[in-house]
Amino acid sequence: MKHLFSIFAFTFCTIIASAQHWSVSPYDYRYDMTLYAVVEGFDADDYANYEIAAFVGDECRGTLQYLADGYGYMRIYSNKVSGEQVTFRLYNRLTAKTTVCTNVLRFYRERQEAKPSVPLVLVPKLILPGDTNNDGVVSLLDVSTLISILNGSLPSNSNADVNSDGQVNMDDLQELVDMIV
Ligand SMILES: [Ca+2]
Ligand SMILES: [Ca+2]
Repeated sequence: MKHLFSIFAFTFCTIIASAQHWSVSPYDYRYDMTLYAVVEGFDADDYANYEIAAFVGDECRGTLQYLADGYGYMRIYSNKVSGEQVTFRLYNRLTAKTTVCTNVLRFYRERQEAKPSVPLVLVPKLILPGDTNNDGVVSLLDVSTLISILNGSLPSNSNADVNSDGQVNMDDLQELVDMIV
């Protein structure tokens, strides 16, 4: 039975490993830097369920390799010597949801950012349904932002799904208005 379980666990891990949500091709870039990072509030189980990656805009520029001691190591790639703005995202393999982190890093060729003993702490942005303008509070300002999202003049974000049904539509506007008044 134990043997059977091992085979199952191995197969499961192989399937997970082969289904990378984000990837980067190092050969497309001339420069790189390294980063040691932890995710705030994460333990080993969380790391197993999440992919963590660096982005410039919407382009993946590096993925975190978890190093079992509670932190991970990442190479971040760029074709510019310095200056590109790097952000971070978490992908939950179980729910297929993406969370953006609050951290912003400037790329600099060959720099080693943080170190194993003092890694950079990545802070996941908390989801606050209704806070469509991402200022940390739900207020009247969010109504006008949500109207702009609904008419297409602003991009949507995770807080715009006010009633958490997976869609952003007029029901969310109604829900938001009900929350405020
Ligand atoms: Ca707000
Ligand atoms: Ca909704």
